[in-house]
Amino acid sequence: MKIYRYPERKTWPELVKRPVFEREEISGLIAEIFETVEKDGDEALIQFNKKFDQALTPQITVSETELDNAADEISEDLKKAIQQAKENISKFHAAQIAETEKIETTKGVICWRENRAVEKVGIYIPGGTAPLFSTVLMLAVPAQLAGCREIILCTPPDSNGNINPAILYTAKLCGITQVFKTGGAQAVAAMALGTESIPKVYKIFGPGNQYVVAAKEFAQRYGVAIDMPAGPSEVLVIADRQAVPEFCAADLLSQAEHGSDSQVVFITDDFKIFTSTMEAVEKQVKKLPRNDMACKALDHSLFILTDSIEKALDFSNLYAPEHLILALEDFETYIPAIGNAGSVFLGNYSCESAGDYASGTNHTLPTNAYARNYSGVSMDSFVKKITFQHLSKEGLKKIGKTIEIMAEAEGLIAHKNAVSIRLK
Ligand code: HSO
Ligand code: ZN
Repeated sequence: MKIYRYPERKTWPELVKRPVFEREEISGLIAEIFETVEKDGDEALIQFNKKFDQALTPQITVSETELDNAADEISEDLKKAIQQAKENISKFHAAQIAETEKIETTKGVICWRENRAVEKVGIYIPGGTAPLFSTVLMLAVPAQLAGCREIILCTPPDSNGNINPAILYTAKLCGITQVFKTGGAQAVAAMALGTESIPKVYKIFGPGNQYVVAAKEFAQRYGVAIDMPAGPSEVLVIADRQAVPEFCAADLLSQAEHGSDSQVVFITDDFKIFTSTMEAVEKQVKKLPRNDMACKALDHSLFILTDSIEKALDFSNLYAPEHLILALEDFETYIPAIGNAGSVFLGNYSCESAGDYASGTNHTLPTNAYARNYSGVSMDSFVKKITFQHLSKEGLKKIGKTIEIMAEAEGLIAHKNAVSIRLK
């Protein structure tokens, strides 16, 4: 833990800095992987599975039987939990679909916007120690609601060539029938370029390690969009004297256990809460199965004592955390002061895990200070907005002169003519 008592404002820019990853180092490797996938298609993915995941996967495509059998491999309790989470995520996202409103800007000039789904989307789900089937819900549910025509999912196989059944079960529950056994940068390359089995998509979503992040950046060279730039996940907790140290510690650790590079920040204006939260963290971390990872994340975590909650919020706005928890008595008063954050959790009972799994909000959020200029995934991420307009003759007459004058001033006479020819 890095402890700071009343750090001066001039030191803040240094404190909010995240670790910098040298993308240059791996960019050569990413380019090579894209080249190989472009050249050898499925065969490249089969070879990469052998090389990186020690997996034999003669078939990249997950069969219908594999998808169907997944349901037998997970408990009824887990199925019910996934169902409740799915319902809440569906409710929250469906409510984001706004009615189209036609605006008459001048009499006879009507403008509006309509949503059209991104036709083909690719979801990447990491494998490894934590099979994030919750992320399948967070991405597949809004994709379905938005009406994306083709939704595919790539995830790495285990060394037996299998995929975690909870991932398969959730995918099927969300109507995804095209699931592929491929992970890492090669999975991103396959979705960006297409192979014999994997269709090329228009937008790629989902978290991943440094290779996946770099591959998503690289994929944009091929005209593919991505959900957002990414970095290790983060939580910033602001607590006052009524906060519960054990709750704060649990929240900090729930983020720390994601990975050794997770970013964890605690700020309070109360000395007692400051010390007892640190003690609670030390105590709770010992009992965690992912203790190793959490401890590494804690090594670079920040514990800040400040003299006011206002200052804590100023710091948070500069930091722009992915998750912000306000363990404050009068949290409502502080809502207007929040400028930069991915998702905010209010009061002592709004733990970050609620948003990670089941409250309904999306857990795919901007990290690495991108909350200054990006939103988390929402229905908007799965649609484009097309503008429409209809001008009556009357309408064109009303704004015609304005267009002609402006076009002429820009020296674009054909533009001017397009109006004059209609009005003469
Ligand atoms: N907290 C993660 C999402 C997640 N947590 C998935 C558990 N499962 C996003 O930063
Ligand atoms: Zn989480």
